[in-house]
Amino acid sequence: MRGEAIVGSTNSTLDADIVIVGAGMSGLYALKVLSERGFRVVVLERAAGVGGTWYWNRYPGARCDIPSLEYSFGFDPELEQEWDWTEHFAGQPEIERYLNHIADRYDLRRDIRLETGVAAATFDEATDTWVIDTETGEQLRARYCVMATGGLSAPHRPDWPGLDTFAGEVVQTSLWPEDGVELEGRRIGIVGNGSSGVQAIPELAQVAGHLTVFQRTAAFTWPSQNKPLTDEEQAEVKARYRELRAQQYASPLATANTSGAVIFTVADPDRHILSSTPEEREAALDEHGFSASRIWGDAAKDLDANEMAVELFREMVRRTVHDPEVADSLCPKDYPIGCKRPVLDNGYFETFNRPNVSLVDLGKDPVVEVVPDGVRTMKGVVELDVLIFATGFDAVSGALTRIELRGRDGRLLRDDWADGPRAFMGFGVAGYPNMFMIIGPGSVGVLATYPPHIELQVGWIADFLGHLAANGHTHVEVEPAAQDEWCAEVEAAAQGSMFTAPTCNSWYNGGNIDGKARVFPIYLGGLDRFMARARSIAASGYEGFTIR
Ligand code: N01
Repeated sequence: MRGEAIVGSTNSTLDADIVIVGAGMSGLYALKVLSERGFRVVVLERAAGVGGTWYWNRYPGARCDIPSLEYSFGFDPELEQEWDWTEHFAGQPEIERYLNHIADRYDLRRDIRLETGVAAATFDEATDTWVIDTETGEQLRARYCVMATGGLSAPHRPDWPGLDTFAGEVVQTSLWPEDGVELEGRRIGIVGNGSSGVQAIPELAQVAGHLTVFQRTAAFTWPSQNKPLTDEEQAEVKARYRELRAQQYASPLATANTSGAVIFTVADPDRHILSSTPEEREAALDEHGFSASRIWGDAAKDLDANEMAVELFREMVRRTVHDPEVADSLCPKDYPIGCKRPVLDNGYFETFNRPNVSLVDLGKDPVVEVVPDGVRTMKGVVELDVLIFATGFDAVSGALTRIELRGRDGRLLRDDWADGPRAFMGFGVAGYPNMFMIIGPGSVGVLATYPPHIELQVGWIADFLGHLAANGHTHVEVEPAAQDEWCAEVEAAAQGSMFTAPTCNSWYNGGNIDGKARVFPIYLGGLDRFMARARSIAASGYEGFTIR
């Protein structure tokens, strides 16, 4: 029964036992679980709807890059059976509908306050409670704060000079208006070639009068092979969903390689590009196309091998894009495959063969300023009606450092994380008692499929909160030594990977934002090992945490 008294925790002077910040996938599921366990929960959400990422990122082409049948929750077999996915990779509208269905099906909306962003959260040491100030001027007091704020939710937009003088419309893919943007026949400029830009560009090209792509770094992107899911494929997965979910929960990346999933060419550990012949590489190109760059076992660890794989990728770009100068600009040159999250596309490179699409290579022709008519580069003004920023996120830490988040002794999280985020297994931060994070820094992060990953994390946090309540505790805090030890383990696990290669700048390591500390706060040891560790912490009576 939800919302009823729970031993040792419920206190009528509090507005809630637990405030959850965010009503995306993790906030919705945490609300369901924690309220079922008897906690009084309030969810605060800045958006006008639920869904988090899948609410905000409604730009043309927005789509998940994980197969739908796996990018979904497994906590309720009935939900699994009743929900039908239409495509291998679901589009944003379908996932948003799914999350709204979950909010309705489990009657979650009554505890969610929409359009209520959190401005500040302050730990009150005298009462072991959090005081939360909303952007709407309300104040709430709760025993615990659960941050379901997401790793890719704090939008980043470069501050180009003159931006406020632009006479046209400026939009961001990650803040796309609910009532859409007028695009038909217009002169559109787009900045950014990560997953968001690469997905949006082919769609925008189909409706724009002219599309100009402003590119700072060329993308590694592979054809998604997306297609409709057949009834048979769906039925086959649904018939053995329990077994597949068990595989997801126990695997390093929360995957089960379902038949409904599009199987990608994966690296063969025994196939080495360094010892391959030109004929073997040519044959790989003929057989695998762009994916010829992904089949080599040595490319993940050895930069010379990686560069040879990159050259195969470049060859495919040159074979696809007709204009040799444009093709050359679209060839990644300065960073290895595997440094950034692989991007999946639907006709990205082919889009640059269209007569209504042009590329501005910012390496050769940098932006000088934005003017009322468009964007002035070194070579002249590109006239635009709409300027779209697909420029990514202040990732992993940004959603929390943008809040005035004060822990013990008035310390500010933004200051504590000035040299990069530090946390104990992503669950909590030393100095910030009674605060939990779902998939925070130091967890496996975005590398593991989110819905099953969220289920595991929320389950662990809910058990911990239940343990605290059942034993009458009101204070829990990460021990600094446990945090230091875990951060060292995260760092060690990342050694030698492409994520931390010297030439790698990405949102994973903070290198996408000028001035941000370069730290790679994601555990590469795999979700299976991570959860084994989390379970052993629980079994030990929560070693690494001070409880009273
Ligand atoms: O962001 P990004 P994203 N001037 O940081 C460029 C998930 N996601 O929103 O590489 C010019 O990857 C920047 O250039 P550079 C997924 O995990 C998933 O696209 O920094 N350009 C880069 O090209 C993904 O990894 C899905 O030099 C500037 C781009 O903007 C993550 O979100 C869909 C610039 C930003 O790319 C982030 O993806 C969408 C500047 N000043 C997102 N600043 C799917 O499921 C930045 N850029 C498929």
